[in-house]
Amino acid sequence: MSRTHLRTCPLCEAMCGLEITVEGDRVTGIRPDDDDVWSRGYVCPKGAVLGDLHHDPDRLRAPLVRDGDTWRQVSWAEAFAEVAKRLHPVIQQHGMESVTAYIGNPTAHNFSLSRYVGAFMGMSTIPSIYSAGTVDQWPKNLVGALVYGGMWTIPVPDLDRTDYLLVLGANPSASQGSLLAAADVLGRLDAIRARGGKVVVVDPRRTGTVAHADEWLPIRPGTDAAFLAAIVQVLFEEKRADLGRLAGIVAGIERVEELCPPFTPEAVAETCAIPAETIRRLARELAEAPTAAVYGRIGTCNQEFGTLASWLVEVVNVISGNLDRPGGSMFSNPIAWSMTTLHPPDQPPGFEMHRWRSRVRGAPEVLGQVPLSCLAEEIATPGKGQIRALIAIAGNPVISAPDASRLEEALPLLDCMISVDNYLNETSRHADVILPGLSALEQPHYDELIWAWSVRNAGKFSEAIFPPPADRPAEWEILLQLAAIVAGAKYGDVDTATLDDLYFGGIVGVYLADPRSSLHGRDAGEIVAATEGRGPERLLDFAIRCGPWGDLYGKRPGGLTLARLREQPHGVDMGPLEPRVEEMVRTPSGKIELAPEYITADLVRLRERLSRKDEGLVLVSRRHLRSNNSWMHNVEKLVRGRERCTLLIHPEDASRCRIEDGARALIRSPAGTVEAPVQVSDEMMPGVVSLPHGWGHDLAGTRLGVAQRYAGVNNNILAPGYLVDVPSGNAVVNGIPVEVTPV
Ligand SMILES: Nc1nc2c(c(=O)[nH]1)N[C@H]1C(S)=C(S)[C@@H](COP(=O)(O)OP(=O)(O)OC[C@H]3O[C@@H](n4cnc5c(=O)[nH]c(N)nc54)[C@H](O)[C@@H]3O)O[C@H]1N2
Ligand SMILES: Nc1nc2c(c(=O)[nH]1)N[C@H]1C(S)=C(S)[C@@H](COP(=O)(O)OP(=O)(O)OC[C@H]3O[C@@H](n4cnc5c(=O)[nH]c(N)nc54)[C@H](O)[C@@H]3O)O[C@H]1N2
Ligand code: SF4
Ligand SMILES: [Mo]
Repeated sequence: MSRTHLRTCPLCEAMCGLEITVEGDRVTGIRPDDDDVWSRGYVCPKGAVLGDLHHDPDRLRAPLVRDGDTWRQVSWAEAFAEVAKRLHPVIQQHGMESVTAYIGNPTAHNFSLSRYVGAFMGMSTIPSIYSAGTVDQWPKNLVGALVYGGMWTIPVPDLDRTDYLLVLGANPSASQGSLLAAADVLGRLDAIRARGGKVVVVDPRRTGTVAHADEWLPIRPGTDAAFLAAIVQVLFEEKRADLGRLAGIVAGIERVEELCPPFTPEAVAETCAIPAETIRRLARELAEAPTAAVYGRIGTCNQEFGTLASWLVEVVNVISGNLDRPGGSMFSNPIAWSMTTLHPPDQPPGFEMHRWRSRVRGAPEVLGQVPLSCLAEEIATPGKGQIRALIAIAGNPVISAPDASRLEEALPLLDCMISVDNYLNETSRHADVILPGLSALEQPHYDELIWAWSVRNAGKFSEAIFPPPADRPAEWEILLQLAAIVAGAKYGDVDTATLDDLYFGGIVGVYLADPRSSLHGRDAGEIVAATEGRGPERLLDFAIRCGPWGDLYGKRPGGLTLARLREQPHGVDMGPLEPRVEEMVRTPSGKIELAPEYITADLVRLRERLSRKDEGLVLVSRRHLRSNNSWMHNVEKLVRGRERCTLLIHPEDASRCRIEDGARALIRSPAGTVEAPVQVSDEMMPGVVSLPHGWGHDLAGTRLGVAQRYAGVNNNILAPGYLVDVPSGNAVVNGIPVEVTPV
């Protein structure tokens, strides 16, 4: 007998609603849910393979323990006992400073992980961690922290109402949107144009997104900050800067005006490879559009001036009067507050940077982390404070971290490595113990973090489709168990239910103590007692009930609770975004700080960049609709067909390098060399080549039957780890100098 379930796809920020048909323990069909209030029948090819992921014979279903070169499948009790056995001597001998963790991207799409990674970090007392954040959005976090007062205070373009959209370094035709949650972004771009608006894409590559835009501006990688600074310069020079209703809440605009004169369109044109007249015209179009939004993503973050570019995106939105107004750049109001919106009351507003430095390179801490590229040297360099134990949670840094070869060489030097991962892959093969999470379909789902940057205020909850196999812990239980073991407990001593109560009580306490919280002054004991369930569902119920539409534990009768959300499997939609900047700003001054000294100091480096002459090729990364970072190449349906891990190169560059379409090329950078097939195409601007990230599955010792056959090459072998965006420490993986030669 077949059953149908409604589920939200957990793979990306589009959060598509799916209708999944199941017979017995098999998925027999997946189609879009046309009645989903959020995605309204939109879906991409990845959503249709959730069943393949669930049934993938390579997906780990039980813990593995390493004995030399072989793996032994063990019970959960044995696995945790083994973790303690291998970890405790390291900590006893070398202290907690010898232990670290790496947190990867799927954490953001899995509410069992996203909430409990915080619990893990707090309870384990590991002094510091690494994350995919510093190869992704750290510049955005830094700008959010300093300009708005919260590291996750990141506005989104109001796609459905804007008249003018300027997109830099984002390709939603592949990614489906990032720090921008909207199903069918391309359809929404079409709609902007259909209502008479304009879409402009700034990218070194003529991407699939450009097909849905009015204009493509090829830009030299790493120069978006110079381009945007020139737009700012024109807006001031032509007296077009206008804060509108933000006037009373913005500080530092005079300082921005003081700083921009050197960046005239003429001064930056050659560096950006964009004519001065085009920059001027764009500035005018932006200012004259009834509403406009500038949106920058990974191409503007993972680059030489990631922080300045991300800051200038905000500056343009603010000084064109477009921040916090319909059609501009707005703040979402999620139905459940999340860790991303919680400001601990015991922490005064404001951020301090450079509180400590990495041991080997002396890289300064920014928002609590140093660059991911430091990890390899911290493991490989002997001395006090050397990293000897690593806990990798839902991450594959052997593929995703810059200087990939160095990390690959460093991981075997660890005394102990634990992976919380669903696959035996390029990274987890270095672990001593692998602890797999449940399949997506075996657990409930709610996109805690992602709703914080959605284009509408909405939400939906999905139940598990398959019951989790008996005795298998959910990831939140794995993390609590691990935290206790790191903190010194033995397996068997640990009662995760008690730890969970402790954690939940702590969160409630922190929230209630905040004078701005909706439950300020209420009794924590009463709230705890009134919240049912356990784990992430209990936290979610609490977060919904004290959220903007919540029942406030009786104060707003009929308000939203998790139980009421469950009754609406197609989701709830609270409508379009509404202005709320006053609520969002949490800087010490209470104002939007438009010119934080920590960021503007980096303009010196940008000015120096203007006198650098560019010769030779530079490499950028790309994504494909049918991939998801490094970990979905084991699904045959997604990878078969034409080879996708190719080097894209402009015809002029190809002929200069004496390389033909389809031939193989050596790509050499200061960090390493890889070999890849070449695809000659004028979709690249001259001087820039592109290789996708997330490939390179030919390493020995993995259990990825399909991915090994479609191995591709790891483009992070080419990314030098020392290249970082200075203020944020974020990796530079776009704009890497390379040489291309025929094989
Ligand atoms: N050159 C280059 N490098 C890049 C980028 C780029 O554009 N160019 N992009 C960067 C960006 S934006 C990011 S976010 C990072 C990503 O960096 P990572 O997060 O390190 O890499 P992923 O490929 O997402 O790896 C996800 C891992 O989680 C596992 N996994 C999947 N689902 C689950 C789950 O539900 N539970 C658990 N426990 N594990 C799971 C997978 O098996 C895999 O091992 O890469 C960065 N690296
Ligand atoms: N299908 C699919 N979807 C995904 C992912 C995936 O791997 N596959 N990964 C997810 C993750 S973790 C993230 S962070 C998001 C990222 O989502 P997006 O930010 O949309 O990422 P990309 O699709 O890589 O597009 C980045 C674009 O930046 C361009 N670019 C490179 N350097 C520069 C530069 O210096 N300046 C400018 N202006 N452009 C530049 C590249 O040519 C590319 O077209 O996607 C998410 N969604
Ligand atoms: S766009 Fe594709 S991967 Fe993203 S949520 Fe929708 S179906 Fe899933
Ligand atoms: Mo990412």
